[in-house]
Amino acid sequence: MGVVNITPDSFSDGGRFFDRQKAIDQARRLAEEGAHIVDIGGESTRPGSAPVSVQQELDRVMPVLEKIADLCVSVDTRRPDVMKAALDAGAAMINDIQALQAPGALEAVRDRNCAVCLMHMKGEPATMQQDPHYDDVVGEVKSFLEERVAAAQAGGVARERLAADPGFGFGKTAAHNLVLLKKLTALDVGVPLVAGLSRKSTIGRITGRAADERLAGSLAMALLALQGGARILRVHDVKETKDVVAVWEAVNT
Ligand code: 7PJ
Repeated sequence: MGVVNITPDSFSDGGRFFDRQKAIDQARRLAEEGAHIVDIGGESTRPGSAPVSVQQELDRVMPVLEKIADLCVSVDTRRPDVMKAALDAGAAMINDIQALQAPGALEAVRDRNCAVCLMHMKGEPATMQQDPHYDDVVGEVKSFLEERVAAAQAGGVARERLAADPGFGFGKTAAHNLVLLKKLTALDVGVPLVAGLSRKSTIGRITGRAADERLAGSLAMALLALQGGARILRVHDVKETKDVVAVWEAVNT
């Protein structure tokens, strides 16, 4: 899954793709590099970021989506109105950092044929990195994902449409992220696991590198996630990550 942020303040690509045409070009480039899914988002969920309005989110996402709807596009949103518009315009997947907990979100995806990624987040983006605490981070994230998979199924979204994501960096310290990565196999909840570690601050913590210098760290994280059972890697650097996947597959066939 290749990432295209259509936000002015995304920390990892410095808002480079806020320009509409640049976002479209980047989406096409990632698909050409071998991304199976292109994930586009108009709400920055960077720690401490301010929420955007539904209209702002639509204004960012829809013009880009309309130009790339021939690709397998995932839309990163927690807003039911954005989900509906995106699905009408041909999105194949909804990537919800709130795991369909917003009122109306389940209903927005239920009768569509889309895939849905259910992600764990503790708290809200604005405040989630202020001293997050868990008694048992692996157990708590797993219970949440199990509960959301069950809720989605009970609400009419078939298991075959679901993926689950521990939400690295979403209300988690670097130590929490590393435990989750190390114990990733324990997070199997019966649906494909998504892992988003690309360029995240935990890599900065470990390597001391700025976001635009975290490629090697991101590739190491990608391999560890694959070894832990992740089946969808959400990444900025598709070409390089494809080589990691190829090496991992070669060893495992
Ligand atoms: C994730 C995401 C992630 C899923 C972001 C960033 C922050 N969606 N959206 N998983 N992260 N499913 O790209 O660094 O980890 S936004």
